[in-house]
Amino acid sequence: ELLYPDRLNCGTELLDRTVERFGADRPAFLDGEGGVWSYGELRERVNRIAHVLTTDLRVLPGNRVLLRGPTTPWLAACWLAVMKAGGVAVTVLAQQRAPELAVMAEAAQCTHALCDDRVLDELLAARIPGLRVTPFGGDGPDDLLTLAERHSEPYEAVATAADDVALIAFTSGTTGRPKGCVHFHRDVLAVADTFSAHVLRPLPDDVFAGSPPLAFTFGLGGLVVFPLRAGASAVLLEQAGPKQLLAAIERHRVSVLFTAPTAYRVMLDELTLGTAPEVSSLRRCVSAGENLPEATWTAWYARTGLRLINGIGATELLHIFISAADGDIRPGRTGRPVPGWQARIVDRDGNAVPDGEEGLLAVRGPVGCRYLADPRQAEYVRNGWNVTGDTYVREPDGWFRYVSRADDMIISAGYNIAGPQVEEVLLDHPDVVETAVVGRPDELRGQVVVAYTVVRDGVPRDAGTAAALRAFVRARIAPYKSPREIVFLDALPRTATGKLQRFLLRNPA
Ligand code: 3SK
Repeated sequence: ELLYPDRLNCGTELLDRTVERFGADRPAFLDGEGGVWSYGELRERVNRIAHVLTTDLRVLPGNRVLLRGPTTPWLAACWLAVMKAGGVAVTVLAQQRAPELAVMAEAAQCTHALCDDRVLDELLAARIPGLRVTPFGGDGPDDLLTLAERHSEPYEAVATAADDVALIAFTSGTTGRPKGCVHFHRDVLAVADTFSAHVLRPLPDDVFAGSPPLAFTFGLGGLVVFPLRAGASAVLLEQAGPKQLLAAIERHRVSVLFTAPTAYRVMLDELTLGTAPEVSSLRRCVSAGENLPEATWTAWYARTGLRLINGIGATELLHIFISAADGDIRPGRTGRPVPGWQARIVDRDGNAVPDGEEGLLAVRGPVGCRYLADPRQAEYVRNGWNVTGDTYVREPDGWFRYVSRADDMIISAGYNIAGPQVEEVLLDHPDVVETAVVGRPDELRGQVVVAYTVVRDGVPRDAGTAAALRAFVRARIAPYKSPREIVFLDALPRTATGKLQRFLLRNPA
């Protein structure tokens, strides 16, 4: 069990305690351009920003502060400063547009915003009533960093309670309607002290990097909370596509990588080229955000000798709660509950489902779902269990196997067909880069299976390729699961955090 004192500030724990334990000279953040922030420099900058928040901007403990910008050390420093000042960080994506920003700022009742100067216009265009916006990274007299230069004295962090709210993270999930998830100071440390401590077991010499933005709790954990908790360093990249990730791995000798399954697939293509970057520094590669196809796991292992760490997490629960480590990893399985977490499979009424049978994944642990005033709370939290909306099987030896999102199950002519199973097969075909298999309404069969597919450059997108792919599926799984139709696309529709938007494919109109 995780025991934290009643008074706990996660900013102080992640920064000041780490400096006390490991010293101020170690690198904390690298900006990908050659800039290095030591822990001492990070602490000094965070304290200056915290002073500005408290003194100049009059942020009070509990005030909600919107944070917006590309992934940079300055954005991470603002987040830590909000923690130390007792504020509530509401980090939003740099790509989000004015109407989306207005919805989130209003829902979270933000009073202040710190915004990277380069993406300021869109936030100002949202004209959010009562929001005091301060840019950072520009050179104006009211820029946060100009104001920060005036404060050199140490900053005494607000003595928040362990269960004071630290952050509100928005999830649009894969359905498009944003929900704000409220998390406490202790929750931030709990994900480091469960998933990171037991599965990653990072060392102070580790160098973290990854693609998820800090507004996605997958990125906040993997690029700020976990490295700082361990006294390690993180490369914070503004552009973190597969190619930039590979270049950063080579340049900074990255050892812990966080990204999504699709990025691993694209990186594999790059790694087969003659000029492939050097990735031998990697020792932990985490895949989450979506289901990891077994074909991707196997190909990554064959190319790098590394066993991908698969994990399922949720914004509602802050980070990963089922996973596996080291030699215990099994391809095609997500893993077992991370120490500190419990998981079971239930039916729609919440009754336990026997091992080996499909049902809804329900979990509980040190972090729980708390939506900001949203009736969907009652759907997510049932009898004290968080029901994630994923269909899973618990195997008799306690391993959890992903089947589909509960709403990804296709019911065609009375058959239940899990879209991800058909995707797994298609992804084994050498011409397929990405695919999403969904059910399309059909008068006769209820639904029919349709595979939206991206093929490699040069492969004809015609009836011949479609017929070959359908035959490939029929030869490997029950023929009723084979797609009735294959639709070729340039790219699959994804959210800004990289999650597939299946609802757009189900209802293309
Ligand atoms: O939403 C997710 O898929 C996720 C995965 C890992 C960690 C955190 C999150 C939110």
